[in-house]
Amino acid sequence: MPCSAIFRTCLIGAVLAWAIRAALIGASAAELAFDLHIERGRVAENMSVIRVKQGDVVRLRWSTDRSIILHLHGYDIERKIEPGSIGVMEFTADVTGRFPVEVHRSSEGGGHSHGDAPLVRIEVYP
Ligand SMILES: [Cu+2]
Repeated sequence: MPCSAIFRTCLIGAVLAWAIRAALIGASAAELAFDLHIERGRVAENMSVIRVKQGDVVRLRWSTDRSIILHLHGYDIERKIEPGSIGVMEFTADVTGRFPVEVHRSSEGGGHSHGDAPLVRIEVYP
């Protein structure tokens, strides 16, 4: 077989493998939205753990009864949420693991301090 034919066969193989993988990921990944309401610094019990799959596009829509700063660790997204409006965190869950959403104390001095327990845990499964 001439060299170019082998090369072409490999190229087609690589493109096919890529297309199949893209189709598989595309089939299993989902776009998920979660509405989370914070009242007195807490969310409803059944929303304290959010489970998603790797590759999912996750949208967290926060509302709150008082001004609060949230920090999704790992993905490192920080949002200030104000009463009367929805604060959105959106990310593609490309890293597996458990990631806490912590309440930040006021950002005075640019410090990084948390309360006792995370507000919500995001669990990303392979
Ligand atoms: Cu933090």
